[in-house]
Amino acid sequence: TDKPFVMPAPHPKERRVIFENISKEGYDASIDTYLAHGGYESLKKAITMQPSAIIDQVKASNLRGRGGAGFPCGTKWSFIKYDDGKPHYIVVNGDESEPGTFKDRYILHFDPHQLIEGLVISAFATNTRLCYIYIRCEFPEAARIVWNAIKEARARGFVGQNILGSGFDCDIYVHQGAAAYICGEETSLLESLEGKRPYPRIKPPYFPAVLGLYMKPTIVNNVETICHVKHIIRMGPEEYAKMGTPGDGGTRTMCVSGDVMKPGFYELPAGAVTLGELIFDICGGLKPGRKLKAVIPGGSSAKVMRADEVYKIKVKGADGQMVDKEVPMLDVVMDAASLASVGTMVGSGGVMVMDDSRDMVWALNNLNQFYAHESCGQCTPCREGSLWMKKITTRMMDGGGRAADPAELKSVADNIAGRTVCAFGEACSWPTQSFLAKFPEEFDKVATSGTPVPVPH
Ligand code: L3W
Repeated sequence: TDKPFVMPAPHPKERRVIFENISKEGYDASIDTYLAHGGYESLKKAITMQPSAIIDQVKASNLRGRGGAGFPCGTKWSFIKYDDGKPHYIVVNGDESEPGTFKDRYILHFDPHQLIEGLVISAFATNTRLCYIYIRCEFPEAARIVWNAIKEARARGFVGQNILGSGFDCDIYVHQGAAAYICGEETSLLESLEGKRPYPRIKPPYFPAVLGLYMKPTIVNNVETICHVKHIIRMGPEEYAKMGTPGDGGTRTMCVSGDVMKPGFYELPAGAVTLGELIFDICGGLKPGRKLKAVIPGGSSAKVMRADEVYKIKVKGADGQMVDKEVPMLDVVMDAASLASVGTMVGSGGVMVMDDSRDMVWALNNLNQFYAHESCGQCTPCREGSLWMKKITTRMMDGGGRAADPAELKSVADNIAGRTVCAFGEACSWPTQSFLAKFPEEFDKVATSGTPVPVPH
């Protein structure tokens, strides 16, 4: 992080809002730089507005959560009753750990004041006096930078007592995690903040917006989600919403990794590109001589897509009605509704691209290792099942496959999903279920070949 970070020039299809300033030469994390780039102007505007009008604007912007589930942000905020006489909390989820997702760390490192400004506006709108930014322990430098930024913002009257003379008080603390993926699950994160073992809570009834931190109404939002708030206030909700699709406003940051020439993160209007445009126009295509095999479009928990398969999407017909159309995988649009309609999700924006050099058993085993290691252990199906799935794919990788392995894997995965307290159960079983469904021939071959799968270097 001490090395200067230079973002490549934007592709014509990109629209940088969150990463606009970070892209500029000489931009750094200091408050003076932030102020010189129009920083805290949205807060000055917001603090003169009615809090309910801010929530209305966030609703009208069609901003969806950028952490994975894509819940409408304004709706989540409206669960908080402004004058209920209880303390409210906002917790920023900076536990970015989803394999394939690497956007929030750049915001934390290089534009912490953008997050702080969005957070204070969010706090003002929801009558929240205390906010936490939960940062994964593997980002110690980010925690230091954000703490320093809070100190700077407090010294200039943007955080703390009587913010900008408005009478509104709001403090922000940074809390560092202890290296557990499960702490990105919102209720587990709250348990961790309370100093307990981070076992997820059952929801409902414990939706954080009703019973969250210390059993008080709490908003949990991803880092990028909170950053968007200041731009909604700056641009106005209509202009912001217009950048995206009717159900998915604004821009989305896509983190592209794997077998493309130009991996990295790209900020694009939601729904502006197809998967094909993202991979071939923006990311420079595949490595020479290679063919596309598969894509995981939204972080490792999203279901894998097969490149030579046809997907059914909804398009506007000649009479204006929505009709089904079959398209190749590369024509599927990168927005929440389109990816959901083909049975996967945009999730946290982690697009993992695999070419024909990738063995699917190897790829799944890689994910299974991760999930088996990260299961918190609270629910038996997940704790035991994730371990069994890892053991089976590892044995297959080592040449010890058995003909019954694919069916066994499917049975274990089917017995986890839907039987756990939190979404980790689905997250760890969807890869196995979708890899088996999309590439059955590869699993059958490895299960019966008796030879090890070579590990790529
Ligand atoms: C009040 C109701 N609140 C829903 C709230 C809820 C939460 C949000 C979404 O995330 C995703 C998964 C992976 N009253 C409410 C309500 N809410 N109904 O809306 O809730 P939900 O339950 O749909 O999903 P979730 O459990 O919060 C699951 C992703 O998270 N994931 C990994 C993410 C990793 C990162 C990262 O590294 N940056 O984000 C793992 O599962 O995509 O879809 O706030 O309280 N009636």
